Amino acid sequence: MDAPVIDIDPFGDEFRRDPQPAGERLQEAGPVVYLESHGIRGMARFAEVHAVLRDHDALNSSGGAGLANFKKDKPWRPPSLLLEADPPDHTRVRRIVSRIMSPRVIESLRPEFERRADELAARVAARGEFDGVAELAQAYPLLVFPDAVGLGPDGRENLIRYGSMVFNSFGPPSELFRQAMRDAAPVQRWIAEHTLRTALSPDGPGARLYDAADRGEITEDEAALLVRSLLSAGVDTTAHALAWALHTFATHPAEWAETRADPTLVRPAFEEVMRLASPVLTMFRTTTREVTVAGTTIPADEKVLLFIAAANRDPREWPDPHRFDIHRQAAHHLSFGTGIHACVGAALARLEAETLFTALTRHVRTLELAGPPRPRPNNSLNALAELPLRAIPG
Ligand code: 4MI
Repeated sequence: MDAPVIDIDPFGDEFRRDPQPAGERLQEAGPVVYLESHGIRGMARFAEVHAVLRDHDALNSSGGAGLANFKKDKPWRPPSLLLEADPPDHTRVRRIVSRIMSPRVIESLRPEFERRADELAARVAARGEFDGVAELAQAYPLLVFPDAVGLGPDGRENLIRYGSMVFNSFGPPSELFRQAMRDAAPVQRWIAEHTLRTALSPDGPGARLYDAADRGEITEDEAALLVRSLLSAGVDTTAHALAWALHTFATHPAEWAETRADPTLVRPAFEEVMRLASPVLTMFRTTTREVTVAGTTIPADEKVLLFIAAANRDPREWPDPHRFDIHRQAAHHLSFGTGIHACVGAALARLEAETLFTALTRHVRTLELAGPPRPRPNNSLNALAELPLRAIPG
């Protein structure tokens, strides 16, 4: 073993409660470490995580983005055509989804998002005390995202249940995963039904994917699986990003005051929140051959755990890495990944954040914690279950 052996369990309670000290220990130990808890390699320094995400030939995705190695263990659902696929298959479908989710297409949603965000922000600010998770961070994506994809109004709670299944599945088959999978069948059935052509409005990305099927660019089944990707990745991730943004502003009143005074700061401040509080803590790649990273050789067919959130706070890349600095150049954080698998919904997530927090600058004078935030244990997400907030309107 050329890598230092570390006893941190990246799916254990201690890591979940506070991933930061573990991140520092991993970085100090070396560019590549061996995590004996699961018999896997890991990386937590920015340079190596960035490089591995871009080296999709040597470290691929069809082995799965979680701990399970799809070459050996049967996946819990048919693999994603995006997240869990490699070129050239990935390239072919990614091109289609990228076009359908392009920044220009997403930008056309802005007026509607602004209207919804303003209504929601006004209503919540008038209430004074509220749960930032249920009433803003989760409520807003659930309000705008299903419409943006072309889903009807009913059954949106299934998206939250399904997100919990997807993101817990990236870890070991632990009690957390078993809990998430309890009564999974009706949720999976709802998701499957809502990836079908008949469930999607004719003007959204869902219908555009079926247009591609009609042109013969993808099959009908592939269109359904690509809609499933949108439903898998589109709600929980943004909900937790918005929750951490609320938490960060509530605990940094000077930065909130500055952002209120100049709402053009909302966008850079959100990137800095994403850097500091990546909703996705960890993701895997699988080596396709023996590969040497920063002098450490990793055999073929090994899972490699990328500590995304830790890399975003690596002092080798970020001066004073734990400080919330809204003037920092933060946009090259790894919370949306990088390379060919970089988040295809990033423009949508950014639009949600920009519209919601711009609306809040108009309706909320001060924001503070009204009680301790309650974490929601998850195998790969940095998730909040509850965020008690107090807002003074104005
Ligand atoms: C890492 S977030 C995520 C991305 C894609 C999918 C799920 C989760 C998917 O199902 O394609």
